[in-house]
Order: sequence, then structure tokens, then C-alpha cells
Amino acid sequence: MNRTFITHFIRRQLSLDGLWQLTPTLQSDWQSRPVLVPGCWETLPGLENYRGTSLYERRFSASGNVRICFEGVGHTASVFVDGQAAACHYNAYTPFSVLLRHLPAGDHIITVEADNRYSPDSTLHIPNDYESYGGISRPVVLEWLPDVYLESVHLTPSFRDDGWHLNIQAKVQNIGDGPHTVSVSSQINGQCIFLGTADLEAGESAVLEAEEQIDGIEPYEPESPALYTVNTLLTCNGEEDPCDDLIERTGFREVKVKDGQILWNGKPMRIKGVNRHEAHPQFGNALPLEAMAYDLQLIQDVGANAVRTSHYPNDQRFLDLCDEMGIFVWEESHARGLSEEQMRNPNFQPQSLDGIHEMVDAHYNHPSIFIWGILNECASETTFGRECYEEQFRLLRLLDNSRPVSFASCKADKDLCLDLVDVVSYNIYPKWYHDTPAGEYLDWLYQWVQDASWGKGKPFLITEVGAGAIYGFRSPAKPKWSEERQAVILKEQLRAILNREGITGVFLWQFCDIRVSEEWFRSRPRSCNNKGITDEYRRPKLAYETVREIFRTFNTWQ
Ligand code: ADA
Repeated sequence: MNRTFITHFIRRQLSLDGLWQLTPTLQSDWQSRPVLVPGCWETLPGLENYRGTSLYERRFSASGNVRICFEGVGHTASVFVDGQAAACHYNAYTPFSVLLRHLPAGDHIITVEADNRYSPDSTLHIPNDYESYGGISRPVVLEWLPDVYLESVHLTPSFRDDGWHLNIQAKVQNIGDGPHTVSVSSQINGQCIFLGTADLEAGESAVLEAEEQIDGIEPYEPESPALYTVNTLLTCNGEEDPCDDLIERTGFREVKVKDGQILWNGKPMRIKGVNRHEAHPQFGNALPLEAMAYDLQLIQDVGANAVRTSHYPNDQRFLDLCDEMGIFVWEESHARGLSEEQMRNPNFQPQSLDGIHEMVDAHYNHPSIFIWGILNECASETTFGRECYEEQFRLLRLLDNSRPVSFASCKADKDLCLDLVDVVSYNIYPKWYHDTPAGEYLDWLYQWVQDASWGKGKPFLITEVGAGAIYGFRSPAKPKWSEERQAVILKEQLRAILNREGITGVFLWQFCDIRVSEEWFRSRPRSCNNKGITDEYRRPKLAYETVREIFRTFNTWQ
């Protein structure tokens, strides 16, 4: 299923994961065959480099109001039910669903045409320093919906004079043919909260909201990640039994920015994090739960307390695991390294805004997410670029004003967007892409940000730092690409950052080596980004031990 916990006791759900018939439409010598969903076709023999469209097809049996939820299809999906077009969606890393009203009883065929080609229609999936995989790469769930159902429930905890409060916003949707009167309530920790009633005409939706103090709460801390389930129930037209439910989870914590620090429940955070791509030689970007959990075990073993989901929203199950394990998450919307010219593509802003909307809507409740990021290393140094950042931040803050926002800049003293963020974040590669010693470079950059009025006094994070090494290449001379060289550079970088006053922390680049798109082969030996502290199979390099020693000497709280 799509989560690590039960989300409905009333609403019927059926996982559509399993075998689907795959037919690559542009590679006729590949025999159509059943393949496992979730999955991506680059992991299948003969399709390792396939860039094109493919049809995924399977049967299902259902009737009435049915919704089919896709957690992620790479990168463009056209969905057909019994041959009729039902939905279209762009962006491999955000969810979407197909609503089928009054589906007749019997067997039906669902066909998903997935497309991973590059074209001006695709502004975020471009040749890049990671692979844009093709296929249904995240879980698929079929749900039976009543005429009125709970579309989403957003939970916002806050600490007041009288203790912990929870704000609950439930979105209710009428997909029936006539009017309905609905009432909504939520249960948490043995307490029942009434959200209100609403009269909904056919096709209408409403947001019902309530806030209450909750008794007996244990706050959510990384050392003791106390999670609470919130069971929201919808009753319709005065009936006694609820017709729909939605179970979400929350953790009671507040994230605030004050005096140059990020405060977690009032305590100044120190980030010791890793950047992680969803990538694995055996699974592509469709890692099974076991592989995600293994990554998180390694991340904790190396002494890290945080993950940055570079450079897109992650599989919701990964975020569930982070919630459960008490690992801080910087989640960011999809984009990497776009120039002003690329951002001027008329599709860019709508595709980015849709992605932000879908990310926040779906991942709002994860207590582990402490900050939202957007537009990694895009044109934050130009006036046009700034306009794009500004509009995207406006939307982000509108959707969620309970978390700080930021973006990872590589524009050093040319950046024009630092007034738009709560946290200043930079990607830096001293001793790898240039020769300035890490401490010296950091001092210069930090000072520049303090002198430039728009970044002054804000928390300062290093969102990337690192060096490359080819697994198994050892040499006492420490040449470029040797494991020794990587370990030495990371040691200098991490020590300079973590020992410097005024810096909130660091996400090292990166957790593991990853495949990159073919177009990057000139700058990337093995067509991989080799800056992982493990290789792509998660075998630790020398630097793993170096990082472990450093990370373990610094506390989570400053
Ligand atoms: C950038 C970028 C990463 C990666 C890294 C590198 O800062 O954000 O995606 O490309 O550099 O390895 O050079």
C-alpha cells in the first residue's frame, strides 16, 4: 500500500500494485510482458536506456464511485479506463488521482501511458545530474468512495500558554448527483473534536476547521518521535454511522526561526544531514520499503539526523519512516539547476506551481518535515529568476505558514532572492570545484550574507558540500576520484562548517552514488554522480567512516 500505517477503517481500498502488462511503444523488438508495479522500466533487461512512451495495462473489478490514486508516474501519465481518456498528469514525484463516477459493475481495463521523453513540454524532467526514470514508480491504490467523501485532512500543532493545540482542517467533497448535509469530527488521544457541518450542492466542496487544546500530549522529538493518529469521520444527512473516514498522523512540535537559529520546540537545531536521491541500480527510483528502511538505517548509523529530498518530493512511505525514526526532513519541490532561459519556458511556472501544490497537499502532516525548499540552484541571480522564486514562495507560504521556507543557492554573492526566505541556504564545493580552503570560503560567504541586508541575521545552512570518489579506487597519493581524496576533503568541509558559529548545519552531498542522465557523461565518470559516501549499492567508502566520526561528535541541539 501507499503508507506504512492504516489510513481507513471505513473506506474500502484495494492495492493495484503487482503485475501490469508493459508494452514499450517505441521499441518493437521488446516483447510485451507482465512487470511489477511499482517499478521503472530502466531496471528491466533490454530497457535500461529506453526513453519513450510505454503502456501499462491491467484489469480491475469495481463499480460505483471509484478513485484510483497514483503516488507517482514518471514523468508524464495519460490514464485511460476502458479506452476512455480519464486523466493526464506531469511530474514523476507528486501524486494524482482519477475519479470515476458511476462505474458500471464488472471488469474494467486501466491503461497508463507513461512518457519519460525530454521535450519543451517537460520543464522539470530534463537531462540532469540524476536520471529521469520512466514508469509507474510509486504505489497505486483503488478506493470506493461514497457520494460525499473526505478529500484531505491537514493537521497543525501549536504550543500555547495552556499546552498543545491541534488545528484540523478537513476538506469534504460532494461527488454525488444531489445535495448532502455533512458533519465532520476527529478523534485524537481519546478526545473528540467537532469540526462542523456543511450543506453541499452536487459538485461542491467545503473546508471544515476546528482547533482545540489536546490533553496529555508527549511532544514529538527526534529522540522520542511520539506520533498520534487522528481519525476523522464524516457523517452524511444525519445518519448515525459515518460514511467515510481518513486517518492521518501528527507529531506535536513547532518549528520557528528566531535570532539566526531554527528552533524545534524552542531548541536551536543543528543539522547533520545527507542529500539523498531516490536511486538504486536494482530498483531505479522505485525503491521498495525494505531498501528505503535500509538507507535510513545507514543514515542514522553515520550519525546524521536529517535528510534533504534532493531534488523532488519523496515517496510518502519514506517520509512515514522518517516520521517514525525521528529523522528531520528538508523536502523540496522538483527542480535542479535551471537557467533563466529554461525558466522562461511558458510551461515552467505552471508545472512548478502544480508540483508545489501537490507536494504540500500530500505531505503537509509529516512532523519530520521541518522546512520546505524549492528550485535548487536555479536562476536566483537574475531579475526574471527572482520573479519566479517570488511567486513560488508566495504559493508555498499560502499553503503552509507553519514551516520555514528556503532554497539552495549556488549563486554566492550574486544571489537576488535571500529576502524571500526564512533560512539562507548555500551549496558550496570548496576544494572540489575550486581551491579555496573550506574555512576561508565559508567565512567570506557568511560575511557577505551578513553584509547584504536581505540575508542578515537569518539562519544559515549549507545544503550541499562534498567531493567525488570511485568506490574501490584507493591510492596513498590521494589523487582526484580516490576514496582517500574524498575523505580528506569532506573532513575539511564538515569540520569548517560544523565548528563555525552562526551556522545551523549541513547536508552533505550525497548519501550514495547515483546514475545520471547520459548527457552528463563528460563530467561524470561511470555516468554516475560519484559523490556518495556509499556507492550505488550502499557499500561504504572511506569517507563514510570520516563522516561518522565527525557527525557523532556534534549534538542535535546547539
Ligand atoms: C549541485 C547540485 C547537485 C549536484 C552537485 C554536484 O550543487 O545541486 O544536484 O549536481 O552540484 O555533484 O556537482
